[in-house]
Amino acid sequence: MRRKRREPGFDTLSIHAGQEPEPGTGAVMTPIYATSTYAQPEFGVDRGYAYARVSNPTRTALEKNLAALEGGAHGLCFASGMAAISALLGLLKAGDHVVVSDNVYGGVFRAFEGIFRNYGLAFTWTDTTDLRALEAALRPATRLLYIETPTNPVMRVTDIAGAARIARRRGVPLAVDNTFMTPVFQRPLELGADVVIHSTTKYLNGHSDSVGGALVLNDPALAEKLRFVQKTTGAVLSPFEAFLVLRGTKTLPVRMRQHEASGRAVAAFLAAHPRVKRLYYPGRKDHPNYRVHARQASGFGAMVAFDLGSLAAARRALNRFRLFTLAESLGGVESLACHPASMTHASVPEGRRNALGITPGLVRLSVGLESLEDLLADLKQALGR
Ligand code: P1T
Repeated sequence: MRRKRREPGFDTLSIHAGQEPEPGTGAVMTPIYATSTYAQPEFGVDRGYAYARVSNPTRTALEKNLAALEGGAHGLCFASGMAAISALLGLLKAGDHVVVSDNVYGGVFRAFEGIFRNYGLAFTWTDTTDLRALEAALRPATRLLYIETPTNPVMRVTDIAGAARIARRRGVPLAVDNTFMTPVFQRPLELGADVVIHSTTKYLNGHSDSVGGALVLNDPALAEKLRFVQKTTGAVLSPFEAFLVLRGTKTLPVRMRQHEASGRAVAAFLAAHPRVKRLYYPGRKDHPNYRVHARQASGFGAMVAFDLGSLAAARRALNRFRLFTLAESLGGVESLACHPASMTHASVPEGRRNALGITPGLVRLSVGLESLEDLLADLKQALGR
């Protein structure tokens, strides 16, 4: 009797998926294939690689690794998260319509409104946490439903399976930016999404030393179209950067477990702090989408935002941090603090920012892997009594 082979666990995949010892030397770690081109053994024949904008073995290893982690068949890596998102929009044509979560990373708002609108695409920004509003926003010309969950920075949560059901019924592909949760905690493809988006700059790389992006999906026809955009427009991840992210994903599960333990503790500290007017963390039971998030994800992550009520209070806290570094970005081993209204979301108009909760008093933390006591002590001194 043939026994069914057991599927490897997630931690095993994170270390091994997409990677074999290099055939020539047995090098256990995937080399950085620093080459722009590949010798062809004879006219019209190649060994699977022809030109490095199209493919590179280091990048291929990472693309396979990320596909395995997200439970998808195809992975594509790009020079940044924004390059991945732009490639996705490269599938559309003038006259097409996109429904987008009203709160997304500010750079996405800037790209959609500042560049892609000029190409004749139309965008409807909707509170996708409300599935009825989401469905009402769809039009006959809608060709993409684009969500972030939880959102950057106010941590709104969209029901991925619910959105996927609506999208499928209406024949619209659903793309989910999974940067904040990573596949350790949330796997949108398994919930019915069509494309997963990552800024690998964040947790996947995990050490704040590279910029990159990825798309993961199952549908072979869609994957082929995206590969066409990738090789044609050419914003690909370099082999060196791919090596760094591969190095990062090996420790992704252990890092995420520790990030989240500290994230929860920081959120609990802030929830009890008298200076904090409002807290945004999906792992708190009073978060409006707590139940939806707990159903679709196995963790809450380490992104925490809180409102101190005024620009002066936010500025004071941000200037007083000693261990949290005042900087854009997130997902690295080191803790960062930022002011979304003037930094990551400065390109969103002020009225719109305030309506979303991205107020002058909002501070966003990326809780890193330092000793928790040190993080809490820094928060305590920065917020004051
Ligand atoms: O920075 P880049 O690798 O191009 O990724 C863009 C991006 C996409 N999606 C999400 C959810 C993001 O948070 C980002 C980038 N965000 C920051 C730089 C930030 O500080 O929020």
